[in-house]
Amino acid sequence: MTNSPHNESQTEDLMQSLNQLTLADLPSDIDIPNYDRSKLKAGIVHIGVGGFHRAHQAMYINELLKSPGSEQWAICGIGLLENNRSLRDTLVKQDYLYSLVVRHPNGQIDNKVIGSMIDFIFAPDNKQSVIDKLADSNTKIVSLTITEGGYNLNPTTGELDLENPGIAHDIAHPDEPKTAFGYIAAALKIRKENNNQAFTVQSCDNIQHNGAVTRKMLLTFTAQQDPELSAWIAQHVAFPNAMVDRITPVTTKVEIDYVATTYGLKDEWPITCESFSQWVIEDNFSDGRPNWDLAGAQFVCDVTPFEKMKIRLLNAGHSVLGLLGAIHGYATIDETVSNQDFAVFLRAYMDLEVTPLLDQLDGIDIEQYKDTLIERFSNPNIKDSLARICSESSAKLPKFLIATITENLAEKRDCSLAALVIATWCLYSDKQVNQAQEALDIQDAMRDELHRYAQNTATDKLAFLKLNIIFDDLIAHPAFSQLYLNAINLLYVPASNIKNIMKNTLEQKLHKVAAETK
Ligand code: CS2
Repeated sequence: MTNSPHNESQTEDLMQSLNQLTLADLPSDIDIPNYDRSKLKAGIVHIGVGGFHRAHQAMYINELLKSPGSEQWAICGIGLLENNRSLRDTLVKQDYLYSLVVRHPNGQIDNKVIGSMIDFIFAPDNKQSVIDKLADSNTKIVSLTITEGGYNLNPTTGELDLENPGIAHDIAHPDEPKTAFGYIAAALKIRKENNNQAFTVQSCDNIQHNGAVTRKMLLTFTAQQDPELSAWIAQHVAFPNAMVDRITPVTTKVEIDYVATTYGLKDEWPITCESFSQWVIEDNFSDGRPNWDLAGAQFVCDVTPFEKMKIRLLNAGHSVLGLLGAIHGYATIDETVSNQDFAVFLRAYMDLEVTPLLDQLDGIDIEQYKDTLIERFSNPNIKDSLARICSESSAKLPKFLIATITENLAEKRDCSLAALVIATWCLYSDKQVNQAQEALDIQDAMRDELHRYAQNTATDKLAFLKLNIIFDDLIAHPAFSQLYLNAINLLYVPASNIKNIMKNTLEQKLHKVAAETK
């Protein structure tokens, strides 16, 4: 989330702000930082301080700081984007404190204030101070939540998109970076020149092998800028892979009002999240790490099966509900999944098109994991908007859903449910309205391009699949293009009904499966 949810009412205007001094005024049942924040050092510099970071990594550090021994692992946030300005202003005003409202499915609420962030640098005003901060030897870890799109990975080639304007700019202007890779490279260059230890680069985004992908992108980037630096990074920088998980909806006025009433203080940017949280991390760091396991994270040698399970079930599950639910006219995930037709379709997608591709995991029961996902999606106290879920689908779907289609096709397995979701994405991008003809809130860097391709469906039913930066050569798979065509034929009938189409598609799939297993 980058745009401020702030919208002051008169009552809030008269209220005192949440900050270090007013912490003491909070009701006693609110969990506040009980540690001396003036003794903390920012061993972690985090790029991309969205809601997810504040509900997840910053929360884990906050829990660790409650016991002595982790004082060097506080966080300095970095905002790279112009629209992080209001976030910076809010955090500075609040001494980097913010409230975290943890909402359980049964209605229980844990009210917290998180104190693990102790500084924030807004890059557009202070490029050099960002580079200096990253280069400072107290910085041991540079962590990232820059969204799936922030890696500039061309999904069809798996390579860094060197034509991306930000990347091209940073390769040509190493001292004037704009992107996360540009800043990291500039700081690592200083470390190399000063013979200093390298920091760890830790991705916290929903990308399979997020550490390996970050490494590959950064090495390709620096190879263009400075091959010697690239070789040094390859040798000295650790890029742990990790699976991160906590559903964190966009902050709305409802949460600001809730905090004002419950805390009695004004927090301009509280965060709400579900009670579930998971972080599985490969124990591979260049210069030390916090004992995150003491706060509930898990260190493993190989995170691959965990991340595949999470991205292909949870994130893809979100996209399935998001696109189908948006066309139906729903606004949130809990609303969508509480309708049985959507819940049944989602479960069938998970069982029949994803589970066969997943590895067995010691200690994890995949059936139970899926049950828990449906419960988490159904949490009536988490109003996770479909607009958030469907945002940047062009960067998400190749990793969340299209990878599953490709693997199923390679194994000659049916993927008619996924084909319906892709066809629904075409309708969504083409018409940009739901079944009731109400405008959809579409936030996607490729929105116009998606629209252009989808619009040609009227004359060429497979037109959307020709957007090969997203779909690669999916169109060349006759089995897939036939399923997609069937779905388009159903969806593009005037006054078509998504629920009926889902039901028919699922029924036919179940017949097929039954016939195959006879
Ligand atoms: C969501 C994720 O953005 C999305 O599409 O699926 O943000 C999801 O809520 C988180 O990964 C949960 O850990």
